[in-house]
Amino acid sequence: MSRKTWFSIRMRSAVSGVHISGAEGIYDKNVISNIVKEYTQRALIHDRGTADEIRLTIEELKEKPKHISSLPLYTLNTRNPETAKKAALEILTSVGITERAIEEAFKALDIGFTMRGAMLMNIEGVRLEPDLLRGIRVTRMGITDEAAKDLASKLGRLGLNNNTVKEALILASKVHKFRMVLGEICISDDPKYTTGYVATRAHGYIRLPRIKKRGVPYGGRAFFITGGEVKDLIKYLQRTPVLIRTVKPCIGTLKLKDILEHKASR
Ligand code: WAQ
Ligand code: MG
Repeated sequence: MSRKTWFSIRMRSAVSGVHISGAEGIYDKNVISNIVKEYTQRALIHDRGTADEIRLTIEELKEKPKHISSLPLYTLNTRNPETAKKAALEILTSVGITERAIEEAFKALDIGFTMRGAMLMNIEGVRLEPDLLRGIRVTRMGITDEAAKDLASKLGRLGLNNNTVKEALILASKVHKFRMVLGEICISDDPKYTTGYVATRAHGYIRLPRIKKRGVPYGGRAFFITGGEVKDLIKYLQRTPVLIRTVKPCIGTLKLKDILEHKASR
């Protein structure tokens, strides 16, 4: 059997130097030109404007992608930023992250400056990423065709089959595979996209509607981490290719109590 070669394809687009959209995946050589077309079109028709600069990176992976499963997905019926924040606090403190760290993360997510990557915070809220303005960018993740179909159908039943949810779930599934990561909070930087999420290995990917008010043009991500080599974690997040091959259940609206009582078995 010949060894398959995989390619990482990444796109970033901007208008007048300001980032507007991005996309990435891990693909078979045969589909590169289709994906390039798809990503280019996405950049050109983005609702935040038509890109005047599109950067594409197409790179053969020297390392065989690691196969993983996605985190199970749930949605809470949070009604406003306050209840969303309270849910995030309860979920994240239940895996050992301190309230102080979570408060620090929310504060940093609310100062009105959007980092390109994620913050790394220890469970006490101390920032550990080497570049505090840029953060850590997670890259080199994707999903197999078969799993993508399964995910599209599972999300479709919930009316959630869109790139925003799919890409966030794929990213979080890669991140939480690494044992040092205990939890994550994410708020979109899209002013019209008000649903965020928290994730832990134990609970899964939990969507938090209305975590921010409409019109807020900034957002961000924080990964809460525990003991281990930060260098190894950063290398994994940035460089290790990971492909989702199995899709865990995607469930409609649940109550916080159900999430806290029934931790996902992974
Ligand atoms: N690696 C690390 N951090 C990133 C990355 C990345 N690859 N991409 C974005 N970020 C950071 C950056 O600070 C962004 O401002 C912030 O995360 C949010 O990114 O299920 O769209 O791409 O409905 O705006 C959540 C979906 C959507 C919830 C999240 O994030 C749902 C989203 P965005
Ligand atoms: Mg965005």
